[in-house]
Amino acid sequence: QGDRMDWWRNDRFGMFIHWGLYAVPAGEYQGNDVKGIGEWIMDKANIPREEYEKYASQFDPQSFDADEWVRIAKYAGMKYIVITSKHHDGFCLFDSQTDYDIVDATPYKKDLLKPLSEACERHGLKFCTYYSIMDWHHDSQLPSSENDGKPKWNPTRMVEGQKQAYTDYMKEHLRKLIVDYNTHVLWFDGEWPSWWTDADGKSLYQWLLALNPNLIVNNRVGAGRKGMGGFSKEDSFAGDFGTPEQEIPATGVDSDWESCMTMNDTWGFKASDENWKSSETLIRNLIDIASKGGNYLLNVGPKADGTFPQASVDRLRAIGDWMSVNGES
Ligand code: FUL
Repeated sequence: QGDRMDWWRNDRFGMFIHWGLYAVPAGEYQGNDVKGIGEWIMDKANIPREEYEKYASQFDPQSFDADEWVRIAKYAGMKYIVITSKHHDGFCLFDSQTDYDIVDATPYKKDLLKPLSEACERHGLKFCTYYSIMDWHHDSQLPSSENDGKPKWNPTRMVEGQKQAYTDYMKEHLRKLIVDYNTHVLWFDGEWPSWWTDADGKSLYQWLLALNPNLIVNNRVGAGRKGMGGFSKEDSFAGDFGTPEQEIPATGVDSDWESCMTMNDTWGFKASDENWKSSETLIRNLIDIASKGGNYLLNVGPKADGTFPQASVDRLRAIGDWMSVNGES
């Protein structure tokens, strides 16, 4: 009798992809380099919604080639891909029910996740999706404060009486990702605003599993961050696996876990971030994590044109070269 976690436990190594409108400014706003990780620029530079939305008209990834991305991941020995279907900025990389997505708001006008999901299937990788609960763009949510009259988005405040409508909005996205995009994992994030509770997470988890009993869901669907580094035993909902971020637990742990890490400092593309780890370090991380019984989710932040940064491609190729000598597949 198989367990629905079997493939995930066996696969060990996946590619995380952070891609969205933030790839357009690539870490720069009004001529200035913005401090912090690239996908947070809307918050870090206090960009108003109407202004941030304009990046959509410049997002035209003509060089995107789903098969090429999957081939690069596969050569590196990666067995699954987790891509941002919607990050904190609220923009959707798939054809959602609203206008703030790749199909309706950009000159590209085509879906990105459908071809990627199909390419994964063709090459034998599992297609999986990241989804942010917090949404800096949705009407239901307000900035936490102002900074010189400009919005500080994180964490959002929920407008009184809007939570149910927003939950329904999320569910429509999630149903699509499960039914139309064949997502194998829902990797939640952005669960920390105070309006999201552990009970909300638990009930969303049950709703998702009823739609697809084989779906795998990470710990961040709940509000307790149980299973983040430290693996505290606090009494909160832990989903199916823990998600230590930018760290490797010192010892193995009993529950399922996956360390997500960047190759430089940012998740979403940031042109000025050249702080790349060596491929030796990345390979050592993979060995360390696998030996402790965890999974390694290694990030790539594609550029706005639809290609991976060359430094990422080089490192993935080096990992693949090492794999072809030392790996099992
Ligand atoms: C964090 C996010 O805030 C970062 O932008 C990134 O997505 C990381 C994997 O998770 O919670």
